[in-house]
Amino acid sequence: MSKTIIVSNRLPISLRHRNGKFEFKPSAGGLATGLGSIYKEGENIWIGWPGNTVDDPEQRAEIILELHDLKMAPVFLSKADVEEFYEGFSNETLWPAFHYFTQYMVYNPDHWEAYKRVNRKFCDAILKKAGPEDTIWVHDYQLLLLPQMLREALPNATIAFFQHIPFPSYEIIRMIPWRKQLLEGICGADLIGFHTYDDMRHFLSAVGRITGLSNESGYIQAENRIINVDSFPMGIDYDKFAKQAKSRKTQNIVKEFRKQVGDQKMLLTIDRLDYSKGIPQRIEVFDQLLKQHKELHGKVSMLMIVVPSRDKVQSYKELKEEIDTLVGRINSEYSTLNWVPIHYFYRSFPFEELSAFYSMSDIALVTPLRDGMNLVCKEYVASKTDQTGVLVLSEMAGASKELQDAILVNPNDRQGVVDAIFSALSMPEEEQKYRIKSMQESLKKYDVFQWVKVFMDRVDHVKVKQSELDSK
Ligand code: GDG
Repeated sequence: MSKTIIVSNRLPISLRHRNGKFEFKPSAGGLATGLGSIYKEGENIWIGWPGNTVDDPEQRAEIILELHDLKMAPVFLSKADVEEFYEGFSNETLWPAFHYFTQYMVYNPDHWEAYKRVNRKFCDAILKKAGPEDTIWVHDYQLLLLPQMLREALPNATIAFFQHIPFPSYEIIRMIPWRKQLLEGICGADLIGFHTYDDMRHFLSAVGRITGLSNESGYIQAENRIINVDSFPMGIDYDKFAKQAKSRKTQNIVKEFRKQVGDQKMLLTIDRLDYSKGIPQRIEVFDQLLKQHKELHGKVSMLMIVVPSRDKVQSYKELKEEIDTLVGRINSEYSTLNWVPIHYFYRSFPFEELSAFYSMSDIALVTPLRDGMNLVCKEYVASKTDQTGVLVLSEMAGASKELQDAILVNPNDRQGVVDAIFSALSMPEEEQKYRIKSMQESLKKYDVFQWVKVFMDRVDHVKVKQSELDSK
């Protein structure tokens, strides 16, 4: 019987070192939940890095055993792998390139060597588990070379790839010295998925111009193989967010939080620390709003959660300092004894509290400069169980293609965002309800389980098409 193997850079758990022992903390992320329906079944398995370096062979053996019971297998990365492959090539070359931040791109041949080496490590780990007819679903930009490595070793396997971040225009891709190898690496897959139609189009155009492979309606004809490329916008676990928002636990937290902030309007922003999320730009927008609308002083606060991320990379350290300075400047300028304009948290919160923040906020301000999808805006909408609330959403987030009932903004148009917040603050309840309801309907229908199903059905479809061609 053939099985399905999920592969991602990180396993859906974190490995923590505590009192000389290792502990596993399961990840409650959307991807882990969505893919749970796959890797927990039968002989299926999830392969990836557990998120910590482990050098001791005895400890490695112990971890392998424990993960085996959780239907996972680890790929162990060395300190140098983490620095050069993960922090280096993945986060200092591909991440900025794919988010159009070309000024942050690093072109380091040692990082490229490490990227190849670690993709090979993943390939070797998979080959220890995979049979010739298995289905292997590879996730994201850290593993772009893996589909082709797997194809060479297992020509009959079914290989799928999904990219969670944007795919930029050919003009950006051509800047990367190793562009051809990267594109050929992805093209080892039978099915290649992106969040949006634009990402898919950019990919097909780059493949055509750089590798010479042309396509017809999303089907690339490679030597002896067809490759299907399409968009599959990822959903969330809608019911989980809706249920949590209604729960007594979350509603008690909302009451407690509301007691502390009173009846002022709350603007919510939640992001991982990342320059692609446009955090300083958003704080400046809020500053401009307060400058232009003095009547809002004391009546509106921003609740800003920044989740620590990649804090060893220089540009992220600088970003953190920039945010700290901006928040300090604005709070020191406007605060009164009973009003703080920006409530700033540099940490992550337990799920019930996250849900309470979504539930209590009048407006969610989701204004990335570039985002593959952005799940925060979808989670906000799902959590508005009384259907009041307004979503102000950047056109540069993949989610904007689906959430057309949000107030859509260009995050670079500062005055435009100020005006959007102002009109959100005065939006009649009836209109809020109409917009939230319409977005909820589509998010409920296309949730993360549906996303997995549609993607896997397409994998089967491409394989059938391939075998029809083979038998001709
Ligand atoms: C990448 C792409 C794409 C945040 N704060 C807390 C918390 N979170 C959770 C949210 C949400 C997740 O983190 C963030 O997801 P996003 O999609 O918004 O952003 P990235 O991390 O950049 O994800 C992105 C995604 O992959 C999926 O394909 O949408 O474009 O960049 O789920 O809920 N969770 C908890 N406490 C917090 O304080 N528990």
